[in-house]
Amino acid sequence: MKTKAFIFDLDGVIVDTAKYHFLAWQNVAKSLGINFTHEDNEQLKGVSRVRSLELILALGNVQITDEQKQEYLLKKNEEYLTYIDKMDESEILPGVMDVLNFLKENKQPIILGSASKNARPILEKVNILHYFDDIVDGNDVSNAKPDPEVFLVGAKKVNQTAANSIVFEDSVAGIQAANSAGMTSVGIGEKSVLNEADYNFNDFTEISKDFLLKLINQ
Ligand code: B16
Ligand code: MG
Repeated sequence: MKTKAFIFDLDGVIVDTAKYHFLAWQNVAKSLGINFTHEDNEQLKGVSRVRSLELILALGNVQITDEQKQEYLLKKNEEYLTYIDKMDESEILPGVMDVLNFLKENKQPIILGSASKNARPILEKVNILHYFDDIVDGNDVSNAKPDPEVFLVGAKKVNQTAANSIVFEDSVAGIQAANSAGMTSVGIGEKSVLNEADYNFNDFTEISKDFLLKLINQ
């Protein structure tokens, strides 16, 4: 059996924290008098916290000072953390545990590659932090997806080449990041949206052991 690096995005792949980001951003938007819908929230997936606020401000054509931006970022994160605090194992998305367990049984390195600065507390809350050989998150990188930095740093942490790395992602920016890193990209979600991925699945329940073995031994 060969060894590869299996890199997982967090939000939208392991857990659905997008709904909590939405609630917190919606309150920020409300205080700024900006209408912020579920559809608008799609644009924030995989995007950093600061960039998310900039996108919301642009949506409402609102300008604020840098000091005010810092206040809103803090307020958003404080509210988001209250939702995170209530999370448990039941929020792990369908099929994820089967894939993680199969990779562990086959001694494959598992890495987290997320834009979130809250990745560790979330993994702790849902009780799977110990599955990860390494974590690369929003605190570790300076270039956001679609820049490949987060995934390249992740592969390096377990001494794997990009060609030997596989990325599971739910965002277009994340798939682009994996592709430009020269990694195998697996899109989790709508195929029509993630059509640049090497492989597509609606969720992890569709991923078979044979497929994982193929990725390991390719
Ligand atoms: P935080 P991912 C991303 O996580 C989210 O998709 C995105 O909506 C969020 O703004 C970003 O993390 C930063 O999160 O505010 O917790 O630092 O998909 O890269 O795991
Ligand atoms: Mg994501």
